[in-house]
Amino acid sequence: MRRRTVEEAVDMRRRPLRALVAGLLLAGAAVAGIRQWAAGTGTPGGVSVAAATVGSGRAADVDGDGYDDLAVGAPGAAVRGKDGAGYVGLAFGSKTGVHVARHQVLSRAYPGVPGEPRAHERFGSALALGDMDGDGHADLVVGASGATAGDVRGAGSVTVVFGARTGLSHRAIAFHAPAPS
Ligand SMILES: [Ca+2]
Ligand SMILES: [Ca+2]
Repeated sequence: MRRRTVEEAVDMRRRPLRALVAGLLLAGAAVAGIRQWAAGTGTPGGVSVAAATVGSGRAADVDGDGYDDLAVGAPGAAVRGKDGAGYVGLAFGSKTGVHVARHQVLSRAYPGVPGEPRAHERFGSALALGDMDGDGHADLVVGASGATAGDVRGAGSVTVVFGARTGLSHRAIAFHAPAPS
């Protein structure tokens, strides 16, 4: 697959952004019509992706502008010095494709998201987009496979960050799977 030089200005000195761009490159292989970017190294710890599926309407339109948006997880990335804390990049769609220059970065450090970045939590290890509250804005569901629940390490957690006209809002909930009876 041919790579094109990125038109938008990208500050390659910032490691988190570079990881996001690398993830978007991988996503580009899976999502028809997405523009491609030149990028550097891969993302340690793999990458996860959430985007619209065929026939889903605008189920991935977080900001409600009529264009689906693309979420890319970097669960192995360090956040605030915590190795493997993980984060998610949300790049917004437009009539010419997904633009990396317009994006939001979501982690446990994001305002409104419960908790704080923790080592090896792997925030972003699984992703989904869908309108959970029916307000017309897609919401982002983020799995963290390494999260601790009480004294159970690696129990995992799910965080839902609700969409709004400005993109990801500061309204979020987080929970663990119910304990088996
Ligand atoms: Ca959108
Ligand atoms: Ca919603």
